Amino acid sequence: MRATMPTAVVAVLLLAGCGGAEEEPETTAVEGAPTLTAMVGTEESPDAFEISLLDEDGEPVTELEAGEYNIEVTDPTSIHNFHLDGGDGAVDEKTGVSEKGETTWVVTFEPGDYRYMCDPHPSMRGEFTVT
Ligand SMILES: [Cu+2]
Repeated sequence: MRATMPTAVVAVLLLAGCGGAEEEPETTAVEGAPTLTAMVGTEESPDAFEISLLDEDGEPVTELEAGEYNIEVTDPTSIHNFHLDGGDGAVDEKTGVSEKGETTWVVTFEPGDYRYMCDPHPSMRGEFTVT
């Protein structure tokens, strides 16, 4: 154990150095901020042409108060993505179309109009207002 310690430290430093080149997605939720749930596709049918953004009561988001929010994003499909933007550029986040996975975005909504959509299928979309 003792002998391997310096090797481990060097490895960590090397990893940390390399990490700068690649931007890591934000995955640390902010405590105390409301959490919204974003999903493209459905759990039963990942490729379904459905997109949703739900509040903490499970209701579709139509109006929000400005401020900081955690957004838990589920993108289980390689044909859709989840793209959230608005507020004159205050927020612009998206998942990759071909990538699947879950992530958490921490966003600060300024007052304005926002939309969420699937980029390859623009008819999959929703809108809400931040006041
Ligand atoms: Cu799509």
